[in-house]
Amino acid sequence: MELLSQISFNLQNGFDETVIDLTKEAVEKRIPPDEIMNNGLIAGMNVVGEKFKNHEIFLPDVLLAARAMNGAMEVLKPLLIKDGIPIKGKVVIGSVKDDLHDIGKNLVAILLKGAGFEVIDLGNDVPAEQFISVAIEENAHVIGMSALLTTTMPVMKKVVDMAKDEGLYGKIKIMVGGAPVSKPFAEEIGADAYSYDGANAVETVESFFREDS
Ligand code: B1M
Repeated sequence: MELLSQISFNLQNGFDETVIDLTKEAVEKRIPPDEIMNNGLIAGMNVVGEKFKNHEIFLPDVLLAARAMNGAMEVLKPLLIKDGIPIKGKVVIGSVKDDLHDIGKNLVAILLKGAGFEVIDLGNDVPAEQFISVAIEENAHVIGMSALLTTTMPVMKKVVDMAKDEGLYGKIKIMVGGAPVSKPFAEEIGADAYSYDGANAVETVESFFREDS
């Protein structure tokens, strides 16, 4: 089996140590980290999501897959973040209140750091108030929110509304993302942008700075 398919297969089965070893092997074979991420790890996680939806696997299986994914992301992290890049701007990022999904958000944070942004990662289950207060304290340029559950998406609107109330609207850009989030939803709640993946999130944040200059 091809190496990236092996990574995907072992991730689906929650074999974290094998996934980590295969990821290291892929790095040694000079497969680009974004290819390992997209065609190995994320591809495997998508299958996990489908099987979970169809009740073919259960929550503990998903947790094992998530553990394998996080382990492999630690291997790839140093390759995605290069030292010595001048800081381009500050981004406060988190998964919204009641949402414990953080793999996608972590990936976006790693790629933003890799592109030269300072990232303040608030973790998961972040209340609307915290996004706003930290963004003000830290003089951030961008708030980035991730949601993986349809039930937690309304928190994003709460943050946009609070930003308006605090007079931040237009000063701090708000970007939203996550599997159930869409461009029409972002427009509906008044967010500045929607991003569909990590690379697109970097492009989006860079475009905010181009607009401002
Ligand atoms: Co859950 N889960 N989960 N889960 N889980 C989903 C999201 C689900 C779609 C599975 C399914 O039914 N097919 C479903 C949601 C249904 C819905 O609301 N539409 C679901 C459910 C129902 C649940 C629970 C309610 C299950 C239960 O308890 N019965 C529960 C809720 C817990 C909670 O949050 N309160 C739950 C729990 C969990 C685990 C804890 C076991 C685990 C999360 C572990 C962790 O994150 N540390 C988990 C996982 C792993 C998943 C799936 C399988 C994979 C998510 C993932 O990590 N994908 C997921 C199914 C799926 O999405 N295929 C599922 C890989 C990741 C790289 O992609 O996060 O989409 P993603 O991020 C992408 C883009 O979306 C984008 O860029 C990333 C890179 O490409 N992006 C951004 C994300 N955030 C962004 C922010 C940006 C920009 C782009 O700007 C700021």
